[in-house]
Amino acid sequence: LRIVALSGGVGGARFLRGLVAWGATAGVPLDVTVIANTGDDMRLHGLQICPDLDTVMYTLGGVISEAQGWGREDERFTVAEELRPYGVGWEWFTLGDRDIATHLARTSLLDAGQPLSAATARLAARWDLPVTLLPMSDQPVETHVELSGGEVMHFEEWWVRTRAAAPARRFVQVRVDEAAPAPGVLDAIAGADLVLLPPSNPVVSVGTILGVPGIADALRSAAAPLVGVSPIIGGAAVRGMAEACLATLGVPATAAGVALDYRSRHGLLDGWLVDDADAGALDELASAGVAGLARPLWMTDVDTTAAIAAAAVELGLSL
Ligand code: GDP
Ligand code: FO1
Ligand code: CA
Repeated sequence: LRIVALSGGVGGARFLRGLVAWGATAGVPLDVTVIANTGDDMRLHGLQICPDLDTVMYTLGGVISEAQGWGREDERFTVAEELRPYGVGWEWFTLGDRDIATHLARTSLLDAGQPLSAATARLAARWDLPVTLLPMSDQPVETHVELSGGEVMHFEEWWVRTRAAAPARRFVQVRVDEAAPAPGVLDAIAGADLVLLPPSNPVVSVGTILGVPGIADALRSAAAPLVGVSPIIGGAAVRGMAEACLATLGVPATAAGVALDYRSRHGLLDGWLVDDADAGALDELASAGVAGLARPLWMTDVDTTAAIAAAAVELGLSL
């Protein structure tokens, strides 16, 4: 079964781990291509950092910090402790020693002239991932946030330093117009049996991927059904502060609100999983032409997440 998934960091990675686990236990051979958001990327201390690519890589490689959801397990912070007294860079953005090795390797490959997609494949090879991991684009795209007062900052600064508390007016995907889908992205979409939207942030993770010229068009003309999993349960983002992102677009932070936005803004979405708590949204989804299904959507462990992934696949294949 050829599956394409558009992923951000923690929400996407956890869902993908469940999807892979489901394939293994159900005995369904899966050929999964992950198209990851790179709008959160940045240069810091001369290093190219790709938070969402790394979160997917570490999660599926079995070395993620479960407590944080990002970064390496069994991590040390010698470099961060030595950097802090200099007061240079982003002291609120913690890079662990093991994680820094990933950024060093990636930056060396990029500086030697390799595109990000090739560097990503090279790093991923170490972890023997059960999926093909692609960046959305080889061209750098950076999500910036324009605050209500007009100040502009990198998305990660807004998210991590202000905890998304600084009132945001809008997000700008810098240089997204000059970006093209990375090698393999359009072919994977065209050849997919099913496209999945994990419960990733609809604005700054999935929305950024869909903003790369050519990707949303390819999804609209693909033969495969497109099924998403709601990142909103009972009117709130499950972990994190996604409501603040939805608010900039005037999208209600509800399961139906996000689904209807995928339909109206991007012309996408055939099926949508909502949590049991949001079963009341199914009628509204049906009248908008979206096949809905209510299931428990808390990704509390790999087994419950595998059940969510199974429901998404079954819904997709029934369409
Ligand atoms: P990020 O890049 O680390 O922010 O990760 P993603 O964009 O992939 O996903 C973040 C989103 O995942 C959050 O906004 C939550 O709404 C969603 N999320 C996290 N945990 C869960 C969960 O257990 N169930 C569901 N349905 N959504 C979740
Ligand atoms: N998230 C944090 O909340 N604080 C951090 O210090 C932090 C460091 C960090 C380093 C590498 C990496 O790959 C991810 C990191 N994250 C950190 C996670 C992350 O970038 C964001 O939470 C998400 O991208 C938000 O979409
Ligand atoms: Ca992210």
